[in-house]
Amino acid sequence: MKFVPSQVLAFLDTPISLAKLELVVLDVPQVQPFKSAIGVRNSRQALVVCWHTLEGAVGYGECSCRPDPFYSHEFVQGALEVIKKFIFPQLKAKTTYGSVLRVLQKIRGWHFTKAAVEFAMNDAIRHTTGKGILEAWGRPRLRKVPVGISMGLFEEATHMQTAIEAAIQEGYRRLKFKINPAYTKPAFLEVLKNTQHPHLSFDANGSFTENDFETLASFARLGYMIEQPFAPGNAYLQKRFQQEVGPAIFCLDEEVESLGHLIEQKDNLAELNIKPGRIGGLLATIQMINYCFDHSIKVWIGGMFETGIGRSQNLQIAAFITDASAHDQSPSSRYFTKDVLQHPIEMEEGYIKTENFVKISIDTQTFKQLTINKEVLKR
Ligand code: OSB
Ligand code: MG
Repeated sequence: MKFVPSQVLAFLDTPISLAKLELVVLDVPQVQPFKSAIGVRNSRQALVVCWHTLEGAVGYGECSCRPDPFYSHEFVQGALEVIKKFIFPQLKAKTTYGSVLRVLQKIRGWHFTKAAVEFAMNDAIRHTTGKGILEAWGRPRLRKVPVGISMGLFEEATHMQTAIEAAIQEGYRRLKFKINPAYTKPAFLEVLKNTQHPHLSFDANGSFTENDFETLASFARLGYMIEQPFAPGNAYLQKRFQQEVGPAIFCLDEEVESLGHLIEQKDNLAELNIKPGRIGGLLATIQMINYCFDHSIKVWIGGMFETGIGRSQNLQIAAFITDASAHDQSPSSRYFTKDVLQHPIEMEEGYIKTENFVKISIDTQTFKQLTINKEVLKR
């Protein structure tokens, strides 16, 4: 397998047992609603896969997909169904990391779903042996990870101004603004032009079309990176925009679901947002990050409003990317009144320290309180 080091391939022989899978759907209330081109979100519905071994260890994996198919085709109820019908029946009580991946790889798509199973299995292995696939990778890791904030669409420029001041005060290393083609109030651009922060960016979540070049140009002219301007499958419009309208710095998110997609797009992007779930899990992420390192592609880890379980997964990976200026991994308090961890993810001056995410403990009482559905699949 290209771009995967031999020690990671050797790790695929690691044995793991399975007594049962618990599929838990959480509904975690948010501090405030979040509006993007995708829609308005008031709470984070999250599917958590709990992998119980025969020896009594438990590993957790969060499925980052949304409850609706508006970011990708996956959605929480669909993910549940795929695990119940097509993944769990193929899993053996005594198996290996590599055999589980082969079960997952047979299924087309459903990357967030498959990744959640891989995360949970890997976490169970870490609890059993102290060493997971990321530890096997063995690259140097940062001791603290720089964090960027993703800010929803604002109704008023004054609200935007207040949010920017708060984010700067909290120390975020990058401020990312959601945009869409209807976000045309000149007052927004005024606020953005007057913002004193070394790193601003935009995220359109694929909402622009070839009829919106003029509005997109008003953002591109500010000189900041624009994430996923066009709907997935339409990245060719980025070239056309640059030829017909002018220079722009583009970053891809939704577009890139596999290494093949990245290889096709590598000359069409300035940066890549990797969501480990979107591209199908940990092994796929190691491979893609190695590819980016080899090809000098600027890469960072994106978020999907994960609870502390998913944040910790993402942060463990982000720690390997030693030259990124920020990852979309805000602390728990940014989104949630209460997280499901005993020690919520906390940010200090724009960074999250390793000890805060490398080993997490679930707050079982809160986890139970926020559970809206639970299914137990016994091997
Ligand atoms: O496009 O990056 C995105 C959240 C859900 C779906 C898509 C995206 C996002 C974010 C959130 O921007 C970033 C975060 O989790 O802090
Ligand atoms: Mg995005």
